[in-house]
Amino acid sequence: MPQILATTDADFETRFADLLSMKREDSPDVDAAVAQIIADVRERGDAAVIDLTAKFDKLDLAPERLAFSASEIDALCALVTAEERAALDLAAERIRAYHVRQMPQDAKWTDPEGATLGWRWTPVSAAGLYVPGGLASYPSSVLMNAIPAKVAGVPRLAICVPTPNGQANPLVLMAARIAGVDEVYRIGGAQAIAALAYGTQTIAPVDKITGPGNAFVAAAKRRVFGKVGIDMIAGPSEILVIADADNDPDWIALDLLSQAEHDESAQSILITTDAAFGTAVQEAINKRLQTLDRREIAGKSWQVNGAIITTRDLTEAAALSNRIAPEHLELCVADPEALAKDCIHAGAIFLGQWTPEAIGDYVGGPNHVLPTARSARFSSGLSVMDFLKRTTMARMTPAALAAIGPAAEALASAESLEAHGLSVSARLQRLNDSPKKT
Ligand code: HSO
Ligand code: ZN
Repeated sequence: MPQILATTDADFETRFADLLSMKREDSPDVDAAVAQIIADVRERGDAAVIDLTAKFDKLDLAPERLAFSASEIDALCALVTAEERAALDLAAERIRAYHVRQMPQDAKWTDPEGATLGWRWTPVSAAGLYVPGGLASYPSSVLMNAIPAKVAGVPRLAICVPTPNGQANPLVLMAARIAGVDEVYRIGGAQAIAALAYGTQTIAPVDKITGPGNAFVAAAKRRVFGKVGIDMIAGPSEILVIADADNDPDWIALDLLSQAEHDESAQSILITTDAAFGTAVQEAINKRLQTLDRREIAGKSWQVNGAIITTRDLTEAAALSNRIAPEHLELCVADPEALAKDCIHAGAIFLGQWTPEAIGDYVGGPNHVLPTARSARFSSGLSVMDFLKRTTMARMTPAALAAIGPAAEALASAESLEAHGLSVSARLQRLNDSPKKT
């Protein structure tokens, strides 16, 4: 059974606090092993990557086989059905259109002192995208990571995807091709992150690494941060559904199960203003769990991490939602727009009962790489911004320097930084010597 709570319960605060602080992930401490792998790749380059790939993926590679060749990609893409291709195309188009609108504007203005100021956005020169192998090798995640990078104008985009025993997922390659990825390497784990960050003889280093991965990948991303940028360390999926009684319990049950089926550590929570509706959803979940393909995973996630919370009203629901700060928030209520105004901490919001969260995972347009583990309180999902940097710009005229320079001289003197002050006063001196120049 998931946890059943009501805000009218005497022990509600304690139990809700326990739910919030619950540790869901039991990730092994792999940091020491990862440190060694990174050191090995830095020292031996391709040879280390090849050895580690033989060890972990049971795959023997020569340096020239680290990357998929164009003809290998062609052959894999040919295995994708027309229907799957069309679905990927539609998803890619919608994700692209959404992210194009995210592009920030440069700015430039001249202030009353005559200083011209502003900023300019430019893409990183190269980005690396990690794609897990095996069960969580999602083509949709390739699109969600690669398309914002390409929209941002990143000239070089490399993917690393492990292919244990040589098994590659054709849809991952197809998604990479549709998104315009430039290089695809069949390597994974910490060795792939190290290769992307530091480069090897055949893999040029990148400036930013994004994409989900296992405990090794997460530890490696933490370690290479600073040498390169990273997006975030994504935890297991989460969904919070706020629903009134005017919903089909089976729809809500499926929405909750859609994230529960990702991972035993995923968390699905229902907040409802009607306890009887909550019971109906629980019954619908039990029924669905009898037949769902991933009933083992989804059932475990729902039982261990799931919760149904009854609130007195929607105001109370919004307040709890803000404390949970969920990755995904579905608002299945009569006026979702009004409720959304009060829900300020969430990675992505899905409004109304016709917007199942899965639409956002695939084809809605917004990104599905989102902050988990309550980090939506202070961070946002992946966007074009993750692949851009902002450079500030300033240009003084002699008059502008004359107007604001003396304050800089005063501050330089207060900080005992003589050359700072002199760099201004030398120029102001020149202006005094030839006043016409102002
Ligand atoms: N819901 C996941 C993303 C995903 N779903 C990929 C399906 N495929 C992120 O929280
Ligand atoms: Zn999902």
